[in-house]
Parts: sequence; structure tokens; C-alpha cells
Amino acid sequence: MQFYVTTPIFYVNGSPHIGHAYTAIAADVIARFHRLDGRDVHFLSGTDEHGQKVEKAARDVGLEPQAFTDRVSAEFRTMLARLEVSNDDFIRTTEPRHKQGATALWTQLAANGDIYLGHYEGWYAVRDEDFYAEADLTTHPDGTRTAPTGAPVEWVREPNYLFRLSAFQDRLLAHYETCPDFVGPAGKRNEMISFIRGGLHDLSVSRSSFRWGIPVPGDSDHVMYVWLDALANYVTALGYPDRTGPLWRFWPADLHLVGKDIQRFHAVYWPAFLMAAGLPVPRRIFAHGWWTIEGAKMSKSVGNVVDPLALVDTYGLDPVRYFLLREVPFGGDGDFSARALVGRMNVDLANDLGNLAQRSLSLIAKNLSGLLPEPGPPSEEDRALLGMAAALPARLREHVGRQALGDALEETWRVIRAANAYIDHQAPWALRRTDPARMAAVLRVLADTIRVVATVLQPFMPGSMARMLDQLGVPEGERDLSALDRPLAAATALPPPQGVFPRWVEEAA
Ligand code: ME8
Repeated sequence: MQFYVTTPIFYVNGSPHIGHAYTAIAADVIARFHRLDGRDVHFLSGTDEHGQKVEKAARDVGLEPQAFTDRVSAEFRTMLARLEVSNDDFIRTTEPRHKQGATALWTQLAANGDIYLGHYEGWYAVRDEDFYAEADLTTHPDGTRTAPTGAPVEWVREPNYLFRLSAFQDRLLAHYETCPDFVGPAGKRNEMISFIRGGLHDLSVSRSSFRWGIPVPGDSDHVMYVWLDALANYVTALGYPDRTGPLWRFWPADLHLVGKDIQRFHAVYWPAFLMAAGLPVPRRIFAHGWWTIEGAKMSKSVGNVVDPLALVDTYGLDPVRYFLLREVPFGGDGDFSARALVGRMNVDLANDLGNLAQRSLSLIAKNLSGLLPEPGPPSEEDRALLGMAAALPARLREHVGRQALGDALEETWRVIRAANAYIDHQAPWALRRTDPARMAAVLRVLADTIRVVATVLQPFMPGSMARMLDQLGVPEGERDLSALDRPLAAATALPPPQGVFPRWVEEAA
């Protein structure tokens, strides 16, 4: 069964930061989990390169927009690679395949009578690339106005093409009614429904006061509004308008993962464009929350923008991936601090999981010549722990299926904590003299439990979990969820155990 997941395409007006890394890592975990579960996955990311905001950023550094976007888009690609994000494709909106597809989408909307030439007069925030009503603005003592997001607005008056969004109000509401899971988290659904019920105005979908965009077919005085251009990426990357190509089987998308700031574009405008074009709408749009840094909004002028690659250089990739998804429930807001990251590294990773593996594996190395023992006759406690471990894949499938990535980790840690309690209680080190057969049975229960844990954690921490599975002697081709039904071969020679998660010790000042 296919599974198509996307990240937003990132604006190339500045270098990638921790917020972009967060979305990409979360989408990666979801993509990897579905691959592990045997699904045919397509995972798309990319960059959003047109519009006034990007044009202005290029001008500010004295570059032509194309040269500028080439450079910044490459930085996003590098970030994804360094974070081990496993996207299958990366689309740039300046690529010919995208321009052709977006042009075809426009032509289709116009042919269906859903785009007409009009006039726009109103407020526009370049930073948000969004239109605002007067009533939503804040007026400052110096007479300037800002949008609810804090972005400065300017008065725009120009001929524009408009999309007949108002005509889709009822169809959108009906869709929300029949597909209760269309939008997540659950609270966002009501927010979107009230927005639609509040009345939809036709949407300006072209701009005629600057040039950096895809020309409107048949009227090169206009370029397409950057959001129509950008949203189209999810289908142009699959080959749209060609619906007979190999990738079209992935449409409709199973999941558009977005930040909460852009939910409305995805959950209102995008389905309306698709309905107008006669295309199926995505199955689900999930919005995650917002990161602040040590309590403050991330901002270039404040100088507190966190570079994800610098974090990875300092702390290592998997602790960063783990921290971001564990620290806050997915869908809620979070605050980043190095202290909290180090806490997670030392407690969850080094103490709970790292020690569990290291203790179990070094007992096998020392007392059983490094040979994986046979399962013994199970005790009540063995059954309880193995039962918890066996239930994990199905529990995680459920959590990941509703994007509850933090819950998936919490559920896994419940098993890890139970395994630590088990090892303390069974004290296999003491059984070595008194009951070596029982010691072997206990170590096998631990090895089997760690195997399940390491298997289901692969999407979150691919590198470290590969090393843990290597140490358990799990063959490379036997690491997906279905392999868990096949017991590991007894007497497999395990490599010498090595700590996977070192403790982080602050250097003395
Ligand atoms: O909105 N915390 O691009 P973008 C959490 N090009 N996530 C954050 C974040 C933060 N502080 N800052 C950014 C755009 N993000 C459009 C999208 S899609 C057709 C077009 C994440 O680069 C969040 O997911 O401004 C946000 O939605 C995404 O980066 C893209 O931000």
C-alpha cells in the first residue's frame, strides 16, 4: 500500500534553522516508520523560491534571485542530508517540471471558470506572503500597522486575478463533515471549520507589481501568487499534469505535515484549488507546534536562531532527533534549551536505553562467550516483559498513524523502564553461580526485548539503532517490523558490546 508524505517547501529567504529541521525530522520519522511497516513510501521535501519575500532577500545581498535561490536551496538540501532525512525527492519551484505543472494547474482552474480578472486593494504582509483585513491589524503609535503575526503590512492596489474561493465554502464544509480526520490535531479542525463558516472571500492569486514568479498563462503582466505556485508542488513533483506517470499512484497525499502557521493555506485554499481542478484532496493535514529558544521567539535581529547543524556537531545527530520529538507532544509548542537536550541525553538515552543494552550485552559477552542464548522456559515475569515488547509495534503503528510521535517514544520508554526493573530484579550477574541456565534465559529475554525496542526506534534514531541491532546480531535484512515474528538464531556470535549513547559531561569552565 502506498504512503505519500510531504514537508512544506521551505522559503529560501534565509538559511535553515531548527524549526525547518524539526518539520523535516518529524516527516522523516513518519516516512521511515511506514517503510519499516512494509508500505510503498514516497517522501517529498523541497524549496519555495518565488515571491516578493525571496526577491527582496536576494536584492538585499546584491544577487539575482536565481543565483540567490540556487545557493540557499542547496543549503536546505545539505541540511536534509546531514540530518539523515530520507526524502525520495526534492522539488524546487524554479525547476521546469514545477513551472510546467503549476502553469497547467492554473490553466485548468481558468478553463473551469474559477479564475477571473479583477482588482485587489488591501493589506499585504510580504513576510507572511498573506493578505489581511483591516480589522485584523494592530496600529502602532507611529502609524505603522502589523498583522496578527507581527509582520509589517503594506497597502497593495493592483489588477489581480482572483480565484473563486467563495464558491467552495459548502463543498469544503461537507468535506470536513465526511472526513473528520482531515485536519489534525483535533483542535485545529474546529478552527478551520469556523474560518470557513466565517465566510470565504475570493482569493487574489496573481501579483502584477513585481516579476519574480511563474508568469500567468496568457498574461505575462502577472505572476502567480506564491502560495498557489507553492502548494502545487505536491502534485507537480508527481508529474502533474501527466496523470499516467509512475508517481501519480501516490496521489492523493496521505499526509501533508506543516507548521501551525500555514495550516489554513493547506486546509482551506489547497483543497479548494484541488476541487476546482477536479483532483482528489489529500487525506490528512497535520500541523505541529512552534519552537521558541530559551523562552524567546527565534529571530535574526535577536541573534538567537539555532543552527541545527551546529547542534548536531556538538551533541550528535540522534540525540538531537530524539530530543526534538520527545521533548514536547507533537502538535504542541516547545521551548528549546541546551540544558533540556543534555538532560534527555543523559537520562533517557545514556541511563535508560544505553545502560540497558550495555549491561545486558556485556553479561552475554562475559558469561556466555558472546553467544546469544536459547530462550529458556519462561517465568511469569519473562512473559510480562516479552508481552509488553511484543505489543509495541502495533501500539506504535497507532501512535505514528495519528502523528503522536511523542506518545510513540513514551510508549517505548515504558518498555525500556520495565526492562530495567526486570534486570535489577532478576539480577542475572548473581545467577551466574547459582543458576547459570536461568541466567541465560534472563539474558535472552533482555536481548529479545532490546531487539524490539531497537527495531521500532530505527525511524527516530537510525544510526544508533543500526549499531544496537548490529550488536544484537540482527541481520541487515531482518530489521523491519515483520521480521520481529522470526526469533533470532541461538548461538549467534555477537560482536563485542560498545556503548551507543555516551553520557554528556559539561566541560569544566
Ligand atoms: O511557510 N518552530 O515556508 P517557511 C517550528 N514556503 N517549526 C518551524 C519554525 C519554528 N520556530 N519555523 C519554521 C513556508 N518552522 C512556505 C511553505 S508549503 C506549500 C509552503 C517550520 O520556510 C514550519 O513547519 O517559512 C513551517 O511551516 C515550515 O518550517 C516552513 O516555513
